[in-house]
Amino acid sequence: MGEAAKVHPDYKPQTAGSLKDYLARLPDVASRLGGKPDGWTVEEVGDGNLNLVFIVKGPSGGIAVKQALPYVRLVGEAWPLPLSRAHYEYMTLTHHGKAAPGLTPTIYHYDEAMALIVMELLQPHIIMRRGMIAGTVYPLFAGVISTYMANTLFATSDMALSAKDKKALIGDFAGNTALCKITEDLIFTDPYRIAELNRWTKPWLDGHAAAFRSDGPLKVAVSRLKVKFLSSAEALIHGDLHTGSVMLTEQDTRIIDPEFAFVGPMGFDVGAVIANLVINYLSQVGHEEKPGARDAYRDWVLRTAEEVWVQFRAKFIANWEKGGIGDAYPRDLFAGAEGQRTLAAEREAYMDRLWQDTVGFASAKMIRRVLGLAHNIDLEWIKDERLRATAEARVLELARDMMVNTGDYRKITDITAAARKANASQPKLTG
Ligand code: SR1
Ligand code: MG
Repeated sequence: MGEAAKVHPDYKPQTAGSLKDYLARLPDVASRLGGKPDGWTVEEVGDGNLNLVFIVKGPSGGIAVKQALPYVRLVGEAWPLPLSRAHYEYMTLTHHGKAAPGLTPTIYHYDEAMALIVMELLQPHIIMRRGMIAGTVYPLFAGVISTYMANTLFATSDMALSAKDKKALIGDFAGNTALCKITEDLIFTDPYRIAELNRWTKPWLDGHAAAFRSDGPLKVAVSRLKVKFLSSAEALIHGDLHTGSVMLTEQDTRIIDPEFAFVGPMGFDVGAVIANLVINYLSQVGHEEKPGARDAYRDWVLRTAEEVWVQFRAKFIANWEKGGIGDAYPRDLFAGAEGQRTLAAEREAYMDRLWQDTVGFASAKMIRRVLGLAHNIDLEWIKDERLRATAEARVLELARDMMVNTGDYRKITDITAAARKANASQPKLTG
């Protein structure tokens, strides 16, 4: 299980005590905290699946410190994982920070040997997933995430880069194989076979899990998506763009945690955002105080999903019109008024193809959160297991249709309308 971690001789996982000594040796960071190390507080707050995360505060300010462990935190030392993921995260924050200024955390220090990144403390930001479970509206989210995706994906695509620079970018990220393998297994393979790490709400979803394992058209469809994930080097994608990778307040939104980044299919990022909004929508039944109490919130969630796609599409095309200087679609092939019209039509066709990828990848992201290893707290925090299974079965049934009948979902409103229908459905549970 997993690639063995190459550990630098200087590497050691930090503790609250050792981290103070470490940070004290970094003059810029120490002055940001202010005072003396014995006046600093350190708290380990990591609740993700992979890493250590510390919040350090001093009299003058605070910082966040993220350190990779040589194994998967969620599973333990039995699943080794390379520390190099910190390197890919750091590089991606650098690229994406340039393409989408102000939308990623500022980096203060990176230590390759320690696999450790010191960055801006985002406070009073919270993880978006938690805010959505509490029913908080984020009016600026659709605008920001669509800008982030349109800018980062466009800037690292063949429409913006020369073939030489694009190939160099592919090479720079080609080593992030262990993190890609997690995605290849946990998203595109395990939910469709018997796998040790799979889990689901039992016994209620036993029938759904068994049906998915013997569903030929579904397994073909997910395998086609896997081929795309393995072979489409379209842009530097975040690679894990769910609502747990977004920290925000009502005014400020930041995208964190791009350790799964590589040059892959753009629809994987866009699909991740749409999938996680739809999952949250379908989970609201388990978070409202009485039936219908969250109806207005449900509407906001689906409106947001619609806005995300509509704005992303428009912003990506605008970036292309302005900055289409890459080696794809050479300008002299589309000179003159007729050429411009042809190119404008092709941009629309490109986005239509990207939309179809988005639908497919969104469905894969939905299924993995119900039948695979790593679930979402949107669903996990529903205490009543039968109710949780009902919400999860709705996610599965909607996602199966999106994956097998992708062509029927021609616009984002086809997904949101199907989500509303799914929310009113009564799936047949086991037991
Ligand atoms: C073993 S890692 C499981 C999941 O956690 C991350 O957030 C990714 O989504 C990954 O698939
Ligand atoms: Mg993460």
